[in-house]
Amino acid sequence: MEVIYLTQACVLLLAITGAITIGRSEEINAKSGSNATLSCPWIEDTVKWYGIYGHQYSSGKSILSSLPPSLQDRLDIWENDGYNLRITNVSGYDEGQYKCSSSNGTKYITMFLIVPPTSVLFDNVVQQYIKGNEDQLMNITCKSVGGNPLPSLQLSKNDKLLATTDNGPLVYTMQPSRIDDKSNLSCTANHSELSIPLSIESVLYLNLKTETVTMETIHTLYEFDVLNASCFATGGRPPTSFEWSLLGIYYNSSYLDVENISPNDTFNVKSVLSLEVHRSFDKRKLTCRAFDIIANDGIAKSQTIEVYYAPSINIKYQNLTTEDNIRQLICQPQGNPIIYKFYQWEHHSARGEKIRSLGSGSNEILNLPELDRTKRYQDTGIYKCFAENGIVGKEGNKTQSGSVFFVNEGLPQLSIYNPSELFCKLGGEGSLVVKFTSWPPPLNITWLKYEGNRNFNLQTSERYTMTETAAVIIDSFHDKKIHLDGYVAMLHINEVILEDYTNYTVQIQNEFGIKLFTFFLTDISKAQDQRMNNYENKGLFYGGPAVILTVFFIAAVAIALFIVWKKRSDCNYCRSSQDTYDISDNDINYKRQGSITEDVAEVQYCKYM
Ligand SMILES: *[C@@H]1O[C@H](CO)[C@@H](O)[C@H](O)[C@H]1NC(C)=O
Ligand SMILES: *[C@@H]1O[C@H](CO)[C@@H](O)[C@H](O)[C@H]1NC(C)=O
Ligand SMILES: *[C@@H]1O[C@H](CO)[C@@H](O)[C@H](O)[C@H]1NC(C)=O
Ligand SMILES: *[C@@H]1O[C@H](CO)[C@@H](O)[C@H](O)[C@H]1NC(C)=O
Ligand SMILES: *[C@@H]1O[C@H](CO)[C@@H](O)[C@H](O)[C@H]1NC(C)=O
Ligand SMILES: *[C@@H]1O[C@H](CO)[C@@H](O)[C@H](O)[C@H]1NC(C)=O
Ligand SMILES: *[C@@H]1O[C@H](CO)[C@@H](O)[C@H](O)[C@H]1NC(C)=O
Ligand SMILES: *[C@@H]1O[C@H](CO)[C@@H](O)[C@H](O)[C@H]1NC(C)=O
Ligand SMILES: *[C@@H]1O[C@H](CO)[C@@H](O)[C@H](O)[C@H]1NC(C)=O
Ligand SMILES: *[C@@H]1O[C@H](CO)[C@@H](O)[C@H](O)[C@H]1NC(C)=O
Ligand SMILES: *[C@@H]1O[C@H](CO)[C@@H](O)[C@H](O)[C@H]1NC(C)=O
Ligand SMILES: CC(=O)N[C@H]1CO[C@H](CO)[C@@H](O)[C@@H]1O
Repeated sequence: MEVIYLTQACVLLLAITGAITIGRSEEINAKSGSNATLSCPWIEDTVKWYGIYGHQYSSGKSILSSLPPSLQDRLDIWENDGYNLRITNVSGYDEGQYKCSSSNGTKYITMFLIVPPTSVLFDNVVQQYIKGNEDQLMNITCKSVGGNPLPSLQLSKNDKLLATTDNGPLVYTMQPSRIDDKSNLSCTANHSELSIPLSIESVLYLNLKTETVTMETIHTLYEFDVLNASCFATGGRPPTSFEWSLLGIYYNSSYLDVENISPNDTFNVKSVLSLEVHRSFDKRKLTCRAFDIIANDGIAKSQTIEVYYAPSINIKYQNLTTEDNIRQLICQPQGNPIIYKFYQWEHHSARGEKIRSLGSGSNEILNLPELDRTKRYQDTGIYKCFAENGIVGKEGNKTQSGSVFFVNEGLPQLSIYNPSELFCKLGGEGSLVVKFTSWPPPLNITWLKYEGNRNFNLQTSERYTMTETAAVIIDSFHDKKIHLDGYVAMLHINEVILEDYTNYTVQIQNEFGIKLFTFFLTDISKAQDQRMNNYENKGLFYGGPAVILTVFFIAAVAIALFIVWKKRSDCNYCRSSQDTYDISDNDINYKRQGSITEDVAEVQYCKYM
């Protein structure tokens, strides 16, 4: 501050007085209690000394008597190549700026007391340590407090001199290596006023890099095992951290074991990642990254994992039409190892009933057996392939399966259980019901009535109502009675008159063509007669060892019939001789959204009554 001020004053002076006056300035140091001489180059009576706070001290050769005696007594003008100001027994009070001015010019002198520094210290000391990072440049700064002139400083590491400076703070740039860790650092300040130099000590304490990282070998795993991967890092300080990654997902260690190694106070860290193994891990890289505050990218170690898993099974196939000749399904298991054993295929109904076993079981290909084209619709259903690769799946089974719904498209197909003869009470209500399947779904259903030697189209009227609805129906595929997602078409006659006892034909059309089905409607009283005749014809006492069994069986059937009859007669509809069989199937109560079960269909048409 004072120096700046001085310079400005000089410039100002020069500007005002031009070339006539000369501006000068000087600094002197004086020891406390010593005599100081401030020189002024001019010998003339106009010379005046100004001292602390700008007070005038002298005029010509005389000290002003107005000054306090304690000061006045210590001052005199000593003529020696100029009117010099002498101050005896210098003290802190005398420190500051002096000015001698004459007609020839003005000279400024600043006097400082020579004092020793009060202390010496290191910058950035944290709990007596100077902290640095291994292999990274750092500055060690040593400073003195006070001291004029500035003391000389010297920096040593383990008593070996590193750097010195004559004045001002000492900044030493170093790149410490691991061996510099915990070095003793000392900084000494020496000054003429000090009999014993001042000294400070500190210890260099480094963050240390991780030295080695190793990953334990991971052996082949089985799906759903718990993988315990471990990584081990040595020599870091503070303890090394870990981050794991697999399939782009990052994990922290599940478990971390930190061991502090004395005496060099470094850390060995073991990181364990526990993870349930999934098949998606197979052939993927598991990476552990050890990182510390020095090496932010860290050290990465990777291993490719091998996972054994039971296959998941896809089936490659196409829905076919009756006309297609290559009728093949291919089983495609995906597991590890990729050696598979195949089993026979199974054909099921969409409702889960097994229809048949198929294929040789020796390979992945199923060629559907040769079948008359008109019967190929029976190949529709769920196909299951079974395979294994020796690995047990999650549910504890080696054998895995995959299934697809295969459709053989073609004409609509009527259930073989459709009765072709129906019985209805004269004057009552009646419903003609036909059950069928159709892949693709039916487009149009038309009812024809045979009357007056010709068939004519029935239109919805007061007497006739026609409905169709999706339903679970019963049919027989490959001689197995099964449930199917099909349709129920119904012709409801409001009041049966004599002319209604005739033949009806239903025409079901889909993309592939039309299927016809003809019913014969007859009076219900004839049905009852027929039933009675049936029992009589078979004979109750047929003879032989099966007689008793037969008796029981017939009794049971009769009771069942009676119950059914009782139930059915509540609902006055047209019935067939097959109704009894149908009802026993109906205790399986299938339901599915979007379609109704046969049960429901029957209940519905009962509701019409
Ligand atoms: C300072 O000056 C005085 C008087 O001139 C003298 O007596 C004294 O010895 C001097 N002191 C020193 C340290 O020179
Ligand atoms: C010098 O000054 C100090 C006070 O600043 C005083 O105590 C001391 O006695 C003086 N010494 C002499 C030799 O006058
Ligand atoms: C060390 O000090 C120098 C000069 O003061 C500076 O340029 C440098 O950036 C410092 N280095 C560190 C690591 O602080
Ligand atoms: C550092 O100083 C301490 C005590 O002052 C001493 O015990 C230690 O041996 C010194 N270390 C080195 C490396 O000189
Ligand atoms: C301190 O400095 C003085 C001179 O100012 C010198 O004589 C002395 O040897 C130095 N002491 C040390 C320990 O360097
Ligand atoms: C992993 O550790 C868990 C718990 O310690 C243990 O149950 C499991 O068997 C281990 N997994 C493997 C593959 O060793
Ligand atoms: C730390 O100590 C261990 C054994 O205690 C030693 O193997 C290692 O080299 C030491 N590291 C340093 C930097 O001294
Ligand atoms: C075959 O048809 C069924 C029923 O329409 C369908 O669910 C299945 O996806 C079809 N399969 C193929 C391979 O098109
Ligand atoms: C295991 O596979 C067999 C043969 O495919 C099968 O019968 C059995 O139900 C399966 N067990 C389980 C628990 O899935
Ligand atoms: C269904 O068939 C009848 C008679 O053949 C016809 O009038 C009607 O337009 C057809 N409806 C559709 C949707 O094809
Ligand atoms: C009804 O059809 C059956 C068989 O198709 C036939 O025998 C019978 O004569 C037909 N009845 C009438 C009234 O056309
Ligand atoms: C020391 C010095 O230069 N003194 C001169 C100061 O100026 C006067 C005239 O004003 C001269 O006579 C001095 O010699």
